[in-house]
Amino acid sequence: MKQVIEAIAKYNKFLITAHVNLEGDSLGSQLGMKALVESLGKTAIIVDNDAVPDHYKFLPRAEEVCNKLGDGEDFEAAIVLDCPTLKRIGKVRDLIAKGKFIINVDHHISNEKFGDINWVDPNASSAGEMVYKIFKEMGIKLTKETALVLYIAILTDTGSFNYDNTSSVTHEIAGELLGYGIDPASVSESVYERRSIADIKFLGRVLSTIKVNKAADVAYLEITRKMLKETGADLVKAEGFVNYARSIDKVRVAIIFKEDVNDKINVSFRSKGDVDVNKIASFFNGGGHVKASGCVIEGSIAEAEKKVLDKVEEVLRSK
Ligand SMILES: [Mn+2]
Repeated sequence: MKQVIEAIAKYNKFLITAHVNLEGDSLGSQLGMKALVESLGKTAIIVDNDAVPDHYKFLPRAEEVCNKLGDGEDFEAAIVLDCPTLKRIGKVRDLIAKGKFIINVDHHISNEKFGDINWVDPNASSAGEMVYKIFKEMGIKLTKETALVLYIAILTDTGSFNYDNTSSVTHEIAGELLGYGIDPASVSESVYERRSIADIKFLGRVLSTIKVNKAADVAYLEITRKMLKETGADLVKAEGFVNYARSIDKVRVAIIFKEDVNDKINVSFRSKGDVDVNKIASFFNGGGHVKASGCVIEGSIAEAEKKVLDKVEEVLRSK
């Protein structure tokens, strides 16, 4: 963290980015970092591969998230948040590839330490928590808006303080953030309770694909292009669906297979108990956290299911 603070002091113009498929932590940590840099009288531009999903557009200053640099806009250093590999920032990689200084701030255990400076803390609940720690260390006062985006980063990445990345420190920080005048009930409503009827029907459709293995300790769901077309939904709406598979009694590994364009299948894993799904995803060149990870597999959804389930069985039965 000390090196990160020194680098922030050294440079004046920053590009801030995070992983593809923006969600609560990637957005909250970026908006928080932008506020931090600006409070020092410096400039920061957020450039991401993807647009802000509709359900996160209520975040204060979400409209400042860009998908490219404006004419004549430049920067000296890039701050990459919540991102285990440079590949995961998508096309933004082209912008920072030209010898720019890279500051890597992340909490994924699979982080490849791709930066010139790497602050990787797998014990942090979220990248948002890490950004908050920088504010505190530097003695910078937060605004209510910044407290809100950092609270949402922590709230969403801990599954509303349910996952085991939740520690007493997480609760202390969340408590301090509430002290800025955040109302947890209204935040929860904004984040979790503004689904459309179509979203719920899409969820129903996805849940109806549920299958379990013979031992009933692996449950999996799938989303095909056909389902997306027929329901008019997009993959962003499927954030968190895999948790329904994990919520089944005795299930130790839950998986969702999502058919993407170009014959690629996005696979997300969640585990319960002591199963390390970061290891399973890493086997397929992916990664993430011990209990939440992902990878991409080329081929049909049936092929991906076969490959992944075989590997999961091997891991579970070897214990
Ligand atoms: Mn995160």
